[in-house]
Amino acid sequence: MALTKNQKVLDFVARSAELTQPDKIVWIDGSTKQIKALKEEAVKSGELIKLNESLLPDCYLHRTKVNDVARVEDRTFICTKNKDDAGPINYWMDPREAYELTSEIARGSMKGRTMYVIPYSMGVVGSDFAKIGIEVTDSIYVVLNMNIMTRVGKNCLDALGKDGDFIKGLHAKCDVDADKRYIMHFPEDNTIISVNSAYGGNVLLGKKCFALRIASYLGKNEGWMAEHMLILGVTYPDGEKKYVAAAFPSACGKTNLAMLIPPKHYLDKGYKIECVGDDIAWIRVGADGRLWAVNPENGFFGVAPGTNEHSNLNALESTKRGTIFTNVALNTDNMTVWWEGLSKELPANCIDWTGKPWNKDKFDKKDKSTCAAHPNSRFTAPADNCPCISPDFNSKTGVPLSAIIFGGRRASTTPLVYQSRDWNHGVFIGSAMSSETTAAATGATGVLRHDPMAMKPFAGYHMGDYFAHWIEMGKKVTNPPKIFNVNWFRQDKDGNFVWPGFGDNMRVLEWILKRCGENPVDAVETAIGYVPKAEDIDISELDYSISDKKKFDIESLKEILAVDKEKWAKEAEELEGYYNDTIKSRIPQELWDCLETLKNNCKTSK
Ligand code: OXD
Ligand code: MN
Repeated sequence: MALTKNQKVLDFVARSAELTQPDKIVWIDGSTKQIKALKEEAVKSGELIKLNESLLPDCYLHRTKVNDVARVEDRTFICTKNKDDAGPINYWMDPREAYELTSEIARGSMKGRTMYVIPYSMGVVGSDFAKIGIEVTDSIYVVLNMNIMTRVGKNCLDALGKDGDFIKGLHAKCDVDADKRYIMHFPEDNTIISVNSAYGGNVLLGKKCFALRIASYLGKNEGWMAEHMLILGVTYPDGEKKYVAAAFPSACGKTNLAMLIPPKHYLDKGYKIECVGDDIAWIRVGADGRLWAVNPENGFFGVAPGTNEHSNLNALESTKRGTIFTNVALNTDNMTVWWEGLSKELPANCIDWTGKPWNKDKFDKKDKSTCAAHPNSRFTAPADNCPCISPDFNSKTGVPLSAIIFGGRRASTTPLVYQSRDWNHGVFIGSAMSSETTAAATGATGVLRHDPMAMKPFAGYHMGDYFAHWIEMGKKVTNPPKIFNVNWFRQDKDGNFVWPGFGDNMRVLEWILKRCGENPVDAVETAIGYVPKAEDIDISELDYSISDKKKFDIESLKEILAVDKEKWAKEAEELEGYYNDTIKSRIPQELWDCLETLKNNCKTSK
């Protein structure tokens, strides 16, 4: 039975049903009873595998088709009437053509299936930040994941009232045919259509599709921002709290930073990190002239491989109940899950992510095809499982940002941390971000590519306009957060990571926040911005070996703080090429000015 009298919702559901012809329509009310019944049904059909109830209560394993394991950037389209509005780095399709194409594909595809109607909210229902979406889907997996990742239920429909607007999302699994897979966004119609996939990033429409692509477009028009950023809070020994948002490309450590456990001597002094979000931030200007941020999600869709009690204990703990694992390995000895990096010992009896027995003797960590879990295997875990979830997680106003951090995977050139000279220069630094590709999207991994503000795959409009929107936002904030860039991934000449990363990133966070206070710690002005004096980064009690031959010391720190002007001159030249040849137009003058300054700075002796 329909759960609303909102005619727009009823029309959308009726139109979707007329197109896809489901046998049955089920409205998701978000009740425990309904969710439990759906889990049982999915276990019965084999869509989910129930895991060990005493070790992993209420946890399940799901396997996708082998052709459907990551976001598909080349099949993800922004369908604006005017091609230029989607911009040069988005795939574009004429909206009429896109509606026709996907309608043809989805037509009748739910015959013999059930269509679920999921009312959900991104953000705390009833808060100024919140926006409501309705996703119709023929996948129980999607219902159950959306139920973790967003706030689902009848209260979302109640919040819409009789004629409130919402983001329309149609997901049809169809035959999961990779050649007919399309993830279409119609920002001008508040609509998303996804066909022939069942992988999270393509089908949990509240996440990348709505909370980033559609929301970034809404944000541009309404004067706010939707960003690919984690949000964390640092509590000081005296109880003071400061908040930071950080943008890193997919699978570059946002979840790890968001849930960081500080080194012991920080904990002993009383420092604490709390996680507000690990992937998406919606940011508005507050009445106090600061930027305030919320995490619109309600769970974590985290990358499993590499997650262990040392790298991210909080994430691991978050997966201990009520979690859906996707494409990890099944340890058949005790019906738990395993992935590369979870433990040093390899489990004796495992089914790999494709459903075949895994031969641990053939495992070679450099050869992905021998892995038990897919490199982009995931956990979908409720946020309130997280031991360090922030008490502000459900705040209706969000949290005030002291700093914004950009970062990527860069083996060389980019120092461990540096600060922009001002807001516009910070926007320039974000626009210049590049990073090595990861398994989160299909295609080659480890390839250096431009990924401005970590939003290359997620900005729902022209990247030049997106930069201009950042510059405009800077004019609205009287007390803007300071902007920084970090790089945890600097390598020595033998390819070893020089910086320990993980919990030790606290040492860099501390410096960043010391630069944000009333009496900022001193810094060295360089061609690219402000770099720490090595002695101002706390490396006490740091026991890290870069290699068998070398332990980390102050000299190692100096090495990764160094700014090589020759390399930066090349970087600037390359960036100029990217601006001119790839983005081509609509780049605000402020960024050209920053580029000019960088080029000049690299020529001078400072
Ligand atoms: C994600 C991604 O899943 O960025 O968060 O791919
Ligand atoms: Mn992400």
